[in-house]
Amino acid sequence: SSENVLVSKDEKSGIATVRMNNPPVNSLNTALLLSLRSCFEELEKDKSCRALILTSNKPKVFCAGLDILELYQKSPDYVGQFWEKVQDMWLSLYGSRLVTMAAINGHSPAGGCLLSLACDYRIMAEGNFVIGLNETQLDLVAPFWLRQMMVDAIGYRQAEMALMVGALYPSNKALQLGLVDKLVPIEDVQTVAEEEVKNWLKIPDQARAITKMASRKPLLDELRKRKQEDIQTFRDETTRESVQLSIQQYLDKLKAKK
Ligand code: CO8
Repeated sequence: SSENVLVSKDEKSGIATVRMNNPPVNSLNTALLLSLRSCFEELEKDKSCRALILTSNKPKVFCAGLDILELYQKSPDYVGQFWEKVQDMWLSLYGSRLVTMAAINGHSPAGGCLLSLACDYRIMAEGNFVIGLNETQLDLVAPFWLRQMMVDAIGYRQAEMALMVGALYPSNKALQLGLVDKLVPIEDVQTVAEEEVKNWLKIPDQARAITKMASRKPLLDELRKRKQEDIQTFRDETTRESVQLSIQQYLDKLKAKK
């Protein structure tokens, strides 16, 4: 895989660590989405691979979500094609036969939270880091499959509230909600993820993978069936003038923070 994604695999255990490496904040642009997808698909095909740990090569930011510039002042066709890359990346991760562990070593808003939710288990760094689906703050609407993962993780009422107000939670609150499964000091995230994966690997792969698929197949099938409709919705919504204005204001706010 190319260098916006760094993969290292321990041959003995079959555990691959996938490090997002798209400075400064691992925003999901077209190139990173394509690399992640091809990396997930390669590991999926690799018979000796049993698990993947998804993390950031740059501690303090796991992933800043979709690259907002990919959504700003682009043609509807471009935005539609971009969205399909998000869908395909998600399908390959959420539908993976591997044990998938999110080692969230920093901030994880929006698309970062999407990546985390697509994994089987989430370990997050303690401290002043946030995670959540803040889409509505940008005047964006989380698609049904992202919403469903949130409902599945934290329950209907909490997900409904979180999504409406676009909440970003500090890691301790995220743990309380069940949005993440474990909190550890940032320097321990990777080692604890490896330990946790090893526990999961004590379970026979086949039964675990079939059970996982039984649980995830309905949502995977639903997106596969409604893919074009989902692309069209995203494309039409995102390119609306009022939404473009909101995105512009959000970008200005990000810059002004300095
Ligand atoms: N896209 C593009 N550029 C970004 C993004 C982003 N998502 N996030 C940050 N940047 C840029 C900043 O503007 C800044 O640029 P510059 O250096 O030119 O000023 C640079 O990256 C570094 O950012 P910060 O200085 O803010 O870095 P910090 O380490 O201080 O903070 C954070 C890191 C916390 C990640 C912070 O950058 C942040 O909050 N970013 C925005 C996160 C966000 O709201 N993302 C939402 C993206 S939309 C999305 O993912 C939707 C998911 C799917 C739903 C579908 C909807 C329909």
